[in-house]
Amino acid sequence: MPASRSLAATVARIFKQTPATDIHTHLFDPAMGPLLLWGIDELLTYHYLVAEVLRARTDVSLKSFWDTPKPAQAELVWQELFVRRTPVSEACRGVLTVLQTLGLNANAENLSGIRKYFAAQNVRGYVDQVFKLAGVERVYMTNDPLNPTERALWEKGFGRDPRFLATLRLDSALKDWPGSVGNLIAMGYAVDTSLAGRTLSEVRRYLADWSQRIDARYLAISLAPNFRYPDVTASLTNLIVKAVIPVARERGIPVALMIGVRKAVNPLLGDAGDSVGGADIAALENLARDFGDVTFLATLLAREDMHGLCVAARKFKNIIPFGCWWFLNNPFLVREITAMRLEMLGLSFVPQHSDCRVLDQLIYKWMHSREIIGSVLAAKYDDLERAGRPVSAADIRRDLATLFDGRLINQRLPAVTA
Ligand code: RAT
Ligand code: ZN
Repeated sequence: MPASRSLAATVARIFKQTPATDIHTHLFDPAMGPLLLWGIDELLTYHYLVAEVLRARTDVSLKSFWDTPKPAQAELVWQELFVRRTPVSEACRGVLTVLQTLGLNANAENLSGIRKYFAAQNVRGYVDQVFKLAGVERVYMTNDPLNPTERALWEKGFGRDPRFLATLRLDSALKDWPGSVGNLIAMGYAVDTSLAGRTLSEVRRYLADWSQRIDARYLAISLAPNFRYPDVTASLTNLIVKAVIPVARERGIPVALMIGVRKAVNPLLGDAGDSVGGADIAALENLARDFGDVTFLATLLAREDMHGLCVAARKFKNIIPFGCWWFLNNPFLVREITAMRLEMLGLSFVPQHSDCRVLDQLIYKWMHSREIIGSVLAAKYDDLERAGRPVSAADIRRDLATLFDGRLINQRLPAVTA
C-alpha cells in the first residue's frame, strides 16, 4: 500500500537532508588525476549504455565501435538512444537526471552546448558540486595496486581528499591464481604458482602492506557462481581463508564478497560483457560461521538470491547485505529488494551503494535510489502507524542515519573464543 502523503513527504524531506556514505564506487580521489572519470563523454560511454547502443545499432561491429574515439562514441550513444529513440532505460534516464539537475538541456539535438558546460568546470570544484547535489558525504573507492597507473600514484604519494576512502580490491591479485604471480613477484613478493611454502605468507604480506599504505577500509573481491567454501581443492578459497580473512581480522576491517558474476561471457564487449549467475549462499553462511569475528559485507548479483541473502543475514550477525548491485540497480528491483530487507532484517543492512564509475553518476544514482527507498520506508512507517506506533521525525532521522551513514560496515564484533 502506498504511504500517506504526509509521511511520504516527511521521509523525502529528511532523506534529502541526510548525507549518504556510498560504500562501493569506482571513483577516485581527484588527486589521482585522470583515474577519476567525469563529464558528458564518460557519462555516455558508461558500459551500461555501450551494451544498449550496440543493441540499437546492430550494424555497428564491436571492433568499429571500440576503434572510434570516445567523443564520437558518446555522440553515437546520444543520437541513437536519446534523439532517435525515447531514452526509457534506467541508464539513459540517469543521464537525463544528471543534465537536468545541472541545469543543462536534456533534450538537446547534439552535445555541443553540454560539452561547453563541462569544458568550463575544474575537477575540484565539480567534485564539491556533485557531492552536494547528490547528497553524498563520502565514497569508497575500488583500489587495485596491480593496476600500474594506480600503483605509481600510491607509491609517489598524494594529499588525500578525506571524502574518498580506499578499499583494497583483490580480483586481479587473487582470482585466476596463479595468473598474478609474475606481477606480485615484480612488486617484491616471493610468491610461487603453488600455494605451498611461503606463498601464503607472502600474499598476506602483500595484503597487509597495501592495506596499510592506502588505509583500506575493507578488502573486496567479486566471485563467480562456482565459489564454494569449504573447498580444499580451490586455490581461491584457500587464498581467501588463509590470506584474506587473517589480514582482515588482524586489521579489524570487513571482507566484501560480491558473488554471482560470470566474467566476460562476451569478451568483446569489455566491461559490458559480464553476466549473472546464482551464488552459493551456503558458502557465505559457512564462512560467517567459521569466522565469526570477521564482518562479511555481501552483495549478490542474482535477483533470485536476494531472499536467501536475507535469511543468511538473519542467521549470522557478521553478514551485512549491501546495495542492489549492478543489474539489480533498477527501480523495480530496488523497490522489491528494499522492502524484503526491511521486513526481514529491520534496519541492519546497507540499502544501497552507487557503483559509480563516473563522478556525475552520483547525482542520478542517489536521487533515484532515495526516491524509491524513501517511498518503501514511508509505506513501512504507515503500516506501523496503523498498528498503533506513531513514527516521529526524530525516528525517521535516526533510521536514515543508521542505514546510510556507513556505520554498519564498521561494526565491532567480539573475538571468537570457543
Ligand atoms: O557495476 C559495474 O560497473 C560492474 O562493472 C562492476 O564494476 C562491479 O560493480 C564490480 O565492482 O565488480
Ligand atoms: Zn563495482
